[in-house]
Formats: sequence, structure tokens, C-alpha cells
Amino acid sequence: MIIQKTSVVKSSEITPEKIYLKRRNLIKSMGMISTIAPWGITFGQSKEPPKPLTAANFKTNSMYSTSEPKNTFEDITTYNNFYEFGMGKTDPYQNSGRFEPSPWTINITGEVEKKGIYDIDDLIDMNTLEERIYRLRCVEAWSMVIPWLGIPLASIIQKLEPSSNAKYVSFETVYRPKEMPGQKRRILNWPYIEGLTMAEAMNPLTIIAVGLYGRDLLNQSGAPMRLIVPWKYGFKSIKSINKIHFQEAQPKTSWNLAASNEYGFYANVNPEVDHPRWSQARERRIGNSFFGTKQPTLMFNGYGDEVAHLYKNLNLKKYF
Ligand SMILES: Nc1nc2c(c(=O)[nH]1)N[C@H]1C(S)=C(S)[C@@H](COP(=O)(O)O)O[C@H]1N2
Ligand SMILES: [Mo]
Repeated sequence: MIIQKTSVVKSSEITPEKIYLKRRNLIKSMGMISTIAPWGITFGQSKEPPKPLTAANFKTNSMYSTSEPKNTFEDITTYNNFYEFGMGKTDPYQNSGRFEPSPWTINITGEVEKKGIYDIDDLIDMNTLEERIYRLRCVEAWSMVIPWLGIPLASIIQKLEPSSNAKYVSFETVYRPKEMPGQKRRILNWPYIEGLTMAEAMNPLTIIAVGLYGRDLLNQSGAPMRLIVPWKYGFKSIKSINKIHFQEAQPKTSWNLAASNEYGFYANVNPEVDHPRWSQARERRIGNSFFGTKQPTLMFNGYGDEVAHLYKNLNLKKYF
């Protein structure tokens, strides 16, 4: 994010989800073995299309979902920020094939009763997943609409019984330079770390996602579990989490450590507070804009009714 890039995804020939699923079934029924996937793109070195989530009999949560048109699966899985796999937008899908998201454990530490190392299935009940169609607004002034599959972070936190000293929650991504080629260079101070206030973490909009479009997350999207905080810039939504820590002090965060004048702890989407090097007033919706066309950015990314009360007494120009 420090180096401004102008990579533009080709959206004209992108296949919508329904069509590629049909095409996939057709190819399956024809008994064809596909090395180049019917997805039209290859997923790095992993040839496997993502598994359907068999356990999940999920419903869309209409109260917390936008009715705006969703981005296509291809948009969502080929235009990513995941610096562990490189800085380019296509690096994550091209370079994440060696990443192994299963088995997966999460270390729970700090100001919390139920400390320990949990298997992902013990932390997340895959039978309670729901779909949330959220806007994701990147600090780089582009956005997408993504149908996540996940559960409220609050439901996980409640089970873990944080103590009254727990004022903040912090998160860490795995450090695996053998599987994450971007970690061989010190683009950021690995592992990637992020944090929220306890009130933000407990807000019903905050979810842990394990899938999108009804399928397991692909590696480039943060497999097997990632945070989604839809009213904040995308960099708060940390991917491939293997540690959750409860603490009294405000946690350090990767982008704030890298450039504190550009990326604050709060990182609430705010069209009125510009990034020092560009305006945040407008955004480009990936896959849906003619060259250069932009739409206005909404305060709190449009989620103000749910979250504005959290920042009632906060100067948002100072605490950006
Ligand atoms: N571990 C980790 N998490 C990360 C990032 C990253 O580089 N590493 N990039 C962030 C940024 S800047 C954005 S915009 C979102 C992008 O999520 P997406 O690629 O699923 O759209 O992931 C966030 N989470
Ligand atoms: Mo971002």
C-alpha cells in the first residue's frame, strides 16, 4: 500500500459464479479431467477448485447484507491484497498454491479464561455459518461486494470468556516463509498483526469468515479463517489468523508500525479524512466501472447506523 500501484483487473471476460458452476458441472458430467480449471483461471499451484462447504446449511443474513450487485468469484479471488504472497494484486492467487491451510490451530492467549491451542473446528461451529454480503473498501480507494460465509466474532469471544482487563483483541497471521514467498522479504515486519477494541470486536457486524460464495476460502482470500470488519479499511481484516490475544493496552498493528502518519489504529472508512497522499472521497468498484469511473465513498463504508455510536466522543480526524 505504501507504493501506489495501478494494476487494473480485466473484468470484461469474467464469468459470473452461476455460469462457471454450470460449466464446471458440465465438464464433470462429461468426465473430463481439467488441468486448466473450468474456472477459467488457475489457482496458483493448487489445481483444486475450492470445496463446497458440505457442513453448512447456511442462510443469507438479510439484515446485515447489501443488495448491491456482488463481485464475481473471479474478481474476488484474483484481485487481492495479501503481502505474504507478494505486493501485486495477482500475486496472492499466483503464489499461494503452496500454502497449507489444513490442519489449522489457533492459539488463544492473554486476558482470557479459556487459553489454549484450539483446532479450527473447536473454535468455529461450521453448522452455524451464515452468509453476509458486505462491501469491502480498501484504503487504496477501490471496493468490492463479497458474499462471505462466517460467524460473528462475538460468538467466539463469548465462549473464550475474556477477563474484565481485556480492553482490546489482537490477531496474528501465520509466519511461514517457506509457504509464503512474500515473507522472505521484509515488506512488513512479519507476522502481520492487527487489533480491535473489545467493543469493535463484539459488534454484530464483525465476523470471522471461513468461506465465500458458499465455498471454503481460497488461500489468497485468507484461508482457513480471517477477520472481516466491514466499516474499516480492508487492511484491518487480517487473513489466515492463527493467534488471538486479549489485552489491556491498545495493540500495535502492522500498517501503523510501517507508516503511522498514513495508517491509524482505527482505520474507519471516512470520505472526509484523506490519506496524506490521496483523497478518500471516492472509490472505484472493481469489475463495475468504466476506465476511471468512481463512486462516492460512504461514511463508515455505509455501516454508520450500526457503528457510529462506537466513536461518538472520538475526534475522527485525529484518531483516523
Ligand atoms: N495477513 C494479511 N492480511 C491482510 C492483508 C495482508 O497483506 N496480509 N491485506 C489487507 C488488505 S490491504 C485488504 S484490502 C484486504 C483484502 O482482502 P481480499 O484480498 O480478500 O479482498 O485484506 C487485508 N488483510
Ligand atoms: Mo487494503
